[in-house]
Amino acid sequence: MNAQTPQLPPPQVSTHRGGFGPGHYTIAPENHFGSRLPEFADTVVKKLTTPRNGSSRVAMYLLEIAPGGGTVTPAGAGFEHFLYALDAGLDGVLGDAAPATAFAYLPAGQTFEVANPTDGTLRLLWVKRRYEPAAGHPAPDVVRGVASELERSPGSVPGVYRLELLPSLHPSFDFAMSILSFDPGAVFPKVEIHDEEHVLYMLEGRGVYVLDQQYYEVQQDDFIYMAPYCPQYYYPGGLGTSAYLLYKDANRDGFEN
Ligand code: UGY
Ligand code: MN
Repeated sequence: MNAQTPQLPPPQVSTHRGGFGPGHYTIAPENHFGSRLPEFADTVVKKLTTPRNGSSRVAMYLLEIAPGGGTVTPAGAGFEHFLYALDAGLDGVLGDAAPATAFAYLPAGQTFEVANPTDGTLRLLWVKRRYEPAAGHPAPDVVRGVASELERSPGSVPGVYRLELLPSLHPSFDFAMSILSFDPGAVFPKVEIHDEEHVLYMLEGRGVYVLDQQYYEVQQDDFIYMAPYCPQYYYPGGLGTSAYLLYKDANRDGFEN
């Protein structure tokens, strides 16, 4: 090896092509198949999960909004929503010319509009679910923010950090949205098995996700669904930070009423 050609790991994972097992699945961009929804024009909808998968109480859509595209009528009536900009430049619900990582929580009953005034395709993540009220607690208010402007907190082990995007310790909220980030070499403290389901979108970097003893190489823009009680463990990999956006239902016990 000479000094000009350091041996670095390849910038992408080697085997990952999506997969499906009991209680989980992963979807890589090369698995995507575009759909459309009537509230949107010039927008390809990648339905990463919906209740059609059998256990999910939530949907996550990746919206790819072409120049001039967006909502043609207010979207999402009857549901609560979380929206997260993967790219900068959208007008509408996240503010005009919203920066990447801008997000909004909209309580049930609110709809939203979005438009792409730029000359490139812009991506928006949309989490949608039916709000589950809790007796004695009012429905949450709107929450807005820009994740890149917020301070992450150290997690339970060195090199693991957590940024909570919603005040989801409050019992009014029935879900949490967090960004978990990992220094190279950090480890998860344990294999988790828990009642809550997860929807996960890789924001940065790469690693290996262990789901019910199956190993999946994952990297930026991959998606994972984890059903309740799916055993889960993450090995961060690569030379840089890896991070994912994580949905988790919260403050409820799985009985709908
Ligand atoms: O909060 C969580 O359940 C989180 N630690 N799970 C995960 O990242 N798979
Ligand atoms: Mn978990």
